[in-house]
Amino acid sequence: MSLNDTVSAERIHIGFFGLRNAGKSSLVNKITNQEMSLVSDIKGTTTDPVKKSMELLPLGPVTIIDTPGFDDYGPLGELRVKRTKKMLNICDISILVTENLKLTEEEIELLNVIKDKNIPYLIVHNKMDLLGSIPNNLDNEIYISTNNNIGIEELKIAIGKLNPNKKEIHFISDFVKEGDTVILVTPIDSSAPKGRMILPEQLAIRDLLDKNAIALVTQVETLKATLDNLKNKPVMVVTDSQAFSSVMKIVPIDLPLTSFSILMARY
Ligand SMILES: Nc1nc2c(ncn2[C@@H]2O[C@H](COP(=O)(O)OP(=O)(O)OP(=O)(O)O)[C@@H](O)[C@H]2O)c(=O)[nH]1
Ligand SMILES: [Mg+2]
Repeated sequence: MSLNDTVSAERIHIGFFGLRNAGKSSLVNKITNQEMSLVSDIKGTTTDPVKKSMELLPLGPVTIIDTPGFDDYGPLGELRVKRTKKMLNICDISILVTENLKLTEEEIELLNVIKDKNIPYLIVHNKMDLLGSIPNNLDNEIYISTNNNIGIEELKIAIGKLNPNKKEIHFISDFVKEGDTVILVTPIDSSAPKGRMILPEQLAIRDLLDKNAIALVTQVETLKATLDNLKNKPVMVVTDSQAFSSVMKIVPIDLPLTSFSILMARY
């Protein structure tokens, strides 16, 4: 991962849902400007979710997710809803793609799942080239033709206007108050990239500084001296997990200790 990569948790996830053959993959390919998903007139072409990261202004870094048709999970309605809910759980915005002017019963079922989750959504009526004329867009209903490149820019603008359901995710700062001191123990050994800090350390330092907390970076060998020299007690020590057992012996029992991997896992 390069220094400028946005971690997945910080990206806005936009899922494209709908029945088989509605044109979800065609539309996702058009929006990302890449042939990321296979397109065909055979129903059920997409069998697993396909993800692609891109920049979508004004939202910024987003992950676009193409999903299998909602009617592709057999007659077992429960399984179908369960799998869709699982995918919706990672989405901050959802786009319901339909090839119909009026939603079918299955599409309404899908829309209700989206509404139940309170995820901002748009209904995109695709293949409007097959109609004589293309209807005017409504508040959250957009009429497009992916194959004829009609309405795609309008759709991107409408997506940009949605207010994504993004929860603010903190790397560490939800554990600390302004002015608190946190000690970060980062061994400089053969596993550390030469001349650089690893990503969890960068995330921790930036997040603590954003909170106006104090990030004190030290090594295992200098940890005791760092603790002894502090006038005010730190609120937490975060260590590289490989040094956990050595660090545990130095950190007083009443001082909370965790590792970068644990913070990363909840991020
Ligand atoms: N006429 C017309 N056909 C379209 C349009 N968009 C997609 N199609 C066609 O619809 C068919 C299905 O497209 P896909 O993008 O594979 O549909 P999908 O929703 O991803 O389908 P599954 O992966 O099976 O769920 C293909 O033959 C596309 O060429 C459109 O705007 N107009
Ligand atoms: Mg598909």
